[in-house]
Amino acid sequence: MGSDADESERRSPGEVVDEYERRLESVLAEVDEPVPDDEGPTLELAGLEIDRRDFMKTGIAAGAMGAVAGCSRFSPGGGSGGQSGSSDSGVDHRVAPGEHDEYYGFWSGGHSGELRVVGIPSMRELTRIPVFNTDCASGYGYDDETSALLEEGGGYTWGDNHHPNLSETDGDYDGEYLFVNDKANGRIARVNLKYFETDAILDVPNMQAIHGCSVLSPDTKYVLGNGEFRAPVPNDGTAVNDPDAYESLFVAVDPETMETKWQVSVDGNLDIVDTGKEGRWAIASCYNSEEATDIQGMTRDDRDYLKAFDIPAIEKAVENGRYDRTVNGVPIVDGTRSSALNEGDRPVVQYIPTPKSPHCVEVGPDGKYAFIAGKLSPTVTMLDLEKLGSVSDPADAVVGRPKVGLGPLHTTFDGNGHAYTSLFIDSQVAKWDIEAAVDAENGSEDPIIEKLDVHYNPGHIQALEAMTTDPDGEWLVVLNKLSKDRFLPVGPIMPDNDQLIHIGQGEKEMELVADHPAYPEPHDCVFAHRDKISPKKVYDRTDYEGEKPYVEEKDSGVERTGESSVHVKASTKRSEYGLPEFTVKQGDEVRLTMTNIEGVQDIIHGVAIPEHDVNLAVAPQDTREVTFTADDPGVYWIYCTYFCSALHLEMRSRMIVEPSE
Ligand code: RUQ
Ligand code: CUA
Repeated sequence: MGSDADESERRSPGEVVDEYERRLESVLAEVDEPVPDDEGPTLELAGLEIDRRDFMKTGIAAGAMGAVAGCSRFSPGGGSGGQSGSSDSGVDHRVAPGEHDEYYGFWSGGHSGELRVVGIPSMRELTRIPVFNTDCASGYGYDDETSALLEEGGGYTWGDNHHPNLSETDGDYDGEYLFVNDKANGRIARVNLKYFETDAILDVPNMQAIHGCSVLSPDTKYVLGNGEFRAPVPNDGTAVNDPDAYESLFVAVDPETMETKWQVSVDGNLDIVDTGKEGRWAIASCYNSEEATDIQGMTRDDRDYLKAFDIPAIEKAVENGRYDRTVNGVPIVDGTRSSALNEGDRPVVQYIPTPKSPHCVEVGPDGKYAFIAGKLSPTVTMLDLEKLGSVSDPADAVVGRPKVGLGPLHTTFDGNGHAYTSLFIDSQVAKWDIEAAVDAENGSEDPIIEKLDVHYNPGHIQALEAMTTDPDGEWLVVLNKLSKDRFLPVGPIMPDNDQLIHIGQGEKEMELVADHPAYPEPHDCVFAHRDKISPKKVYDRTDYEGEKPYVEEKDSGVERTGESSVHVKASTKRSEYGLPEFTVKQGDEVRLTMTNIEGVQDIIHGVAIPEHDVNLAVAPQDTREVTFTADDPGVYWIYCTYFCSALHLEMRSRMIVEPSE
C-alpha cells in the first residue's frame, strides 16, 4: 500500500520520469545493433545508426515525452499556429458563415467510443456518431433498437475505436458505410452513412483486441481486423499459463452480413493493417515477434516481421477445407511460419523482416508500395507490392528505407509523389520524396524535403482522400496526442490537439494553419469529398416498414396487451404528442412507440420521462420505441427535449401511473 510505504522507499516523480527515459533510450539505441536471426531471412540495417547528437537534441535524455522538438535543419521555423483562421502567408481555412465545408472528416473517438464528424477545412465539429458508447443527445442506447444493438454486440458500455474506414467501390468512396474497430473488446462496427447511424456491431469470436482495421480495396470485399493481444484460442481457461500457445488472429468480416468469414493464426502479434489496391495483399505490422508477455521481452530483439496476407490464397485454402480447426463457428487457417500452407509458391502469409517494433502500414495511392513506419527505428520501410508476388525471398521486396526522424508512426500522401510521416518523439512531420527514397541508400536522409514542428507528439496523420487511389492534397491533419501549453488549462486531463496543415499539391512548404482542441482521444481520421456522401435529411419510412410501426395521429392510444403490460402509441409533431395523457397501472411493462409525423428537416422531437430513464430522440418520419416498467404510482410529465418550436415547453403529455391496490 502506497500510503503505508516508508518515506525512504517512495520514489519521487522525477525519478520515475528518469527511469522511463533511460528505458526508452536503451530500447531505441539497440536499433543500431541488430541481432541476426538464424531462423528467418536476414535483415540489413545499413545506415540506421542514430546520431548521438540528434538524439540529445531531440530531448530524449532531457525528457522525451515533454520534449519540444529541437528545430532541425529542415525546419522552416513553423509553429505560428494562428487561431485566427489565416496563417502568416495568408492561407485561410475559415469557411464563411452559412457556407459549407468541402470535405467530411470522420474522426475515430478512441476510448470515448464514438465517432466525430468534422468539416474540412474549417475543422468545425458537425456531429458525433455514437458507436460503442451510449449517448444522451441522440438517445442512442436508450431506445429498444439501439439498446439491443449494443447488447447483441457484446453488451459492453464502452469501446475504443481507432481506425475508421469508408467503404469503397472501384477504389473510391461510395458513401455507403463506415467501418471502425473496437480495440478494447475485439469488435467491428458499421455505420450506415444514409443516416449517419451505427447499424451493426459484430463481437468477433476468438479475438480479444482488434487493433488494425481496414477494408479490402478496391471493392470492400471484406473488413479486415488485426488481433493485437495474443491469447489462447479459444480463451476458455485452457493453456492460460502457456504463453507460447497463445495466438494472434487475423479476421475477415463480410461487410454486408457483418459475419465472420475466416481467421488466420500467425506467429508473433498483429498491429496495423492496410491493403493493396488490387484485392490481393493485406500488409500487417507486428511489434511482438518475441511473443513475450512483458515490455522487456516485447522489445528484446532488434527485428520484427511484417506479415503479407495473400487474400485469394487464404480464400482458396478455406474453400478447399485446408484449415485445421473451426472455433466458435469460424474456420481458422494456419498461417504460422511452419504451416504447410506457407510452403510452395503461393504461401498464405509471408513474413518480412523489419527493424523492431514497426507501427503503421499505409499503402500509397498507386498501390505500388506499403509504407511501414519504424516507431522505435527512425526509418520507414517501403515494401514493393508488385515485387512481393515474384521474389523468392520476400525481404527482397523491401525497396527503400529512408531515415525520417525519431518515433515515426504514420504516413500519408498528397498524390504527387510525396509522403508525410508523423514523428512522435521529435514532435514533427517529415515530408519526403517517395521515388528518391527508392533510389537512395537505406538509412539515407536525402529523400527528406522538409520538417515541420507540431504540438505535440503526433500519432495519425491524414491528408485529403489519401487512402483512395486519387488523393486531393491541399490539407493535412495531424492528430497530436498532447496539447500541453497550447490551450487554456482545464485541469489535469487536457484536450488533444488536432492541427491543420496546408500542403497545397505538394509543391508548397508545409504550413501550420490551425490548432483544434479535441476531447480525448481522437485516434485517426479519414476524409471524403462532400460529393461522395449524401445523407438523408428525413427518414425514409419504407426503410423500417415491417420492422417498426408508423404511428399516425389517429392511431395514438393505449392498448392493454396482457395482465401487466400495455402498448402506448403516439405520434409527435409541433407541439404536441398524439396523446395529451394516458394511464397505466403500477407494475405495468410499458412499450412506448413514438413516430415523428413531420416531414420537416431538422425538427426533432424528444421523449423524456422523468424518473424512468426514458430518453428518445425522434427524427422526422422516424419511429422509436422503448420498453420500461412503471414501478411507482404518480404523475409523470413526458416532455420534449429538442427545442422544436415556440411552444416547445408546452409540448408535454401526462403519464398517470395508478397505484395497484
Ligand atoms: S494506432 S497512433 Cu491505434 Cu492507429 Cu497508430
Ligand atoms: Cu418537440 Cu420540443
